[in-house]
Amino acid sequence: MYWNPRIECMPVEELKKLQYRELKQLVYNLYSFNKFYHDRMVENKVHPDDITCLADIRKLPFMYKQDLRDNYPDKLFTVPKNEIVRYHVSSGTTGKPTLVGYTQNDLDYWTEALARSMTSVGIGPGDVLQVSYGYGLFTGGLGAHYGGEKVGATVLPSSTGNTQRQVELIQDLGVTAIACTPSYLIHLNDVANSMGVSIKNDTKLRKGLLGAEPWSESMRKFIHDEMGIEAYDIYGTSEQAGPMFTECTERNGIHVAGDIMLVEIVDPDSGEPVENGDKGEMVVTMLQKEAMPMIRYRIRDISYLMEDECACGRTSPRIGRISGRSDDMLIVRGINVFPSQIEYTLMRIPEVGQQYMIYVSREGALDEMTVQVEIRPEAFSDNMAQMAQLRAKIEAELKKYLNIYAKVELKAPGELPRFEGKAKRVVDTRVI
Ligand code: DLL
Repeated sequence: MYWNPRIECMPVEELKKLQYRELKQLVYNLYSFNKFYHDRMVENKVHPDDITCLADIRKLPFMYKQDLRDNYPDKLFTVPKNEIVRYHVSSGTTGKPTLVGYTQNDLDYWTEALARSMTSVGIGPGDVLQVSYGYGLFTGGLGAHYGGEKVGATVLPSSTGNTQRQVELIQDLGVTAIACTPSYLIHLNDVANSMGVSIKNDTKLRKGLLGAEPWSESMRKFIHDEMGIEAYDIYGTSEQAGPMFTECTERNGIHVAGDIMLVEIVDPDSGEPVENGDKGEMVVTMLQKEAMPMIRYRIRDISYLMEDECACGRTSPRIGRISGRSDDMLIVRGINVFPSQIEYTLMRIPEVGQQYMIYVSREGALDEMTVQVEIRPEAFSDNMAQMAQLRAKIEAELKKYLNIYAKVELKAPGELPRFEGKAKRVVDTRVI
């Protein structure tokens, strides 16, 4: 089943021509009407007329997350403010978030991408889709929600948390599909078991759209064998729009709608294209984005382009499972956390010294983060109540900036390891 067969099954050469037309238009518009992109192109001595074929995209400069931060909140917007109908915000590395704005057209093609994706895994009318991604500033909840409604499924916007209630709703409403992080699904299974409910035998839940964090084939097998759920990988980032692209029922790579996003794979160090099919860093160009265009954006996720045709008949390019990142971003319970963001928060607290360590582990199904913090000699004391108060204050500050709970352990001056050369402050013991 296709949602938009004309585009999804378009001959590859035709799709490339369409991408070229879209690219040409985008570059021309940005050069003509937006100062940031105009200046960037002038600095890099490239003019829209230099783009004469799709491969000429390589003449254009890269964009980085730092560009989004430097231009926060709205200097990268290319439409008047009153055309922006939605904002989403993701965490930033220095307490400064990344803001993404959307026009109505941006929301429409985002929803279109999800409608294609959901149809490709067989979610549609008759399904009850429980959306257990967070609703709010994070793109997961609202993104999946609009996609589900578009394909005619009945959407249950349960967001995260209150897991016992979610298990009850799965039973009471005959939920057939769920969209959530893989770790949340496993947590939900534990909670269901503790309530005496077997997801496999006592519910109709049979499909999962799992993403927002890395996961593996062994997790897919566990979810299938233990819960009776066919799990599909769903990928996206807030800079692109949010969750957008999934595997089809072949489960052999994530189909990327070529009319919406152009993917290049480059060597993370040199920025040069890798050989066909080799792994590298994804660089994306959003071909239809209006409010906040992205040209050759270094997304930092590591993947590869799959060259062979997919048996489902879609001709859209496919990427392999995301196997890591080329920067130090951690994803903890689906939330992006940069170690530098933790450092920034800690260093603004007067009692905190220079040394800290970050431990990330998986306790049962959920990620846990512990931050060990060395206290300045003048602030350190044997008074337990005073120290407990300080710990609570640091935990509250971290929660405020990271949007996630991190357990804090206070350490005496000199207690934490010192590093010769590059500090290694993050210990991530999660096995995916
Ligand atoms: O995580 C959007 C999303 C929501 C995707 C729901 C899928 C489902 P951000 O918060 O901006 O957006 O985080 C984007 O998460 O660069 C990847 O490193 C990681 N990520 C997202 N999906 C996957 C996936 C949303 N399927 C960052 N596999 C990305 C591995 C993923 N990593």
